[in-house]
Amino acid sequence: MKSNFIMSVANVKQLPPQMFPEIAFAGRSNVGKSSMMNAVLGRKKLVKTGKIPGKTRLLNFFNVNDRLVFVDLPGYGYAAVSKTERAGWARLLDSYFRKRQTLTLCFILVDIRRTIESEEMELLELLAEYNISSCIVLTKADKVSQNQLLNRKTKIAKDIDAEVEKLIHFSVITGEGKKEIIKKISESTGVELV
Ligand SMILES: Nc1nc2c(ncn2[C@@H]2O[C@H](COP(=O)(O)OP(=O)(O)OP(=O)(O)O)[C@@H](O)[C@H]2O)c(=O)[nH]1
Ligand SMILES: [Mg+2]
Repeated sequence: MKSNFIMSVANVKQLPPQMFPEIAFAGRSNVGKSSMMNAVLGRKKLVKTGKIPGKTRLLNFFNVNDRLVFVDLPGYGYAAVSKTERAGWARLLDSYFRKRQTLTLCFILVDIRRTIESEEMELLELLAEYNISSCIVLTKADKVSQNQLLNRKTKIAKDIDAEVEKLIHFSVITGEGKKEIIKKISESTGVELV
C-alpha cells in the first residue's frame, strides 16, 4: 500500500479536487486520530502525532493507493479553545461535509475512557443530515481491562442508541480493531486496502 500527503487546508475554498472516495477521521484533540490513520496505512509517521493539541485548525489530505483519500480533521474540545474558535470549528466541518460529494465515511473517534459529549452528538447529527455514513471508534482500548472494555462499549452504545456490535474498539499498541476498520472502509467504498 502506498500513501502520501496531498495538502493541508484551512478553509473549504482550498479543498483539493475530488478524485476518489474520501474517508474522514474526526474526534477530540489527542484522541488518536493521526495514530489510527498511520496504523491503518501501515506507516509510522506519515500523519504527525502527539504535537501540541488544539493548535491545528487544518484539514490534512492523504492519497491512499490512488484509490482513496484520507482526511485528518481538526481536533476539537481542547480546553483552551474559545467559544469563537469552537464556532469556527463547527462551521468549517459543516461546510466541508456539505461540499464534499466524495466523502463516503467519517470515523468519529472517542477515547474509550470518556463518554459521548455534545461535539460527538453534533457530528453524528451533521453527518446524518448530509447522508454521510459514520462509525464510532473507541480508541486507546489498551488503557482499560477486558471487563471495563465491555462496560464502556455497552454504555456508549446506549448513549448513541446503537448496537454494541456496531462499535469498533481500537488500539495502536495491540493492533486490535485495525482489521475491523479496514473492513468498514472496504464495505463503504468498495476499495480494498492492500
Ligand atoms: N496507549 C495508547 N496511546 C495512544 C493510542 N493512540 C494514540 N495514542 C497516544 O495519544 C497521543 C495523541 O495521539 P494523536 O494520534 O496525535 O492524536 P490526535 O487525535 O491526532 O490529536 P490532534 O492532532 O491534536 O487532534 C499520542 O501521544 C499517541 O501516542 C492508543 O491506542 N493507545
Ligand atoms: Mg492529529
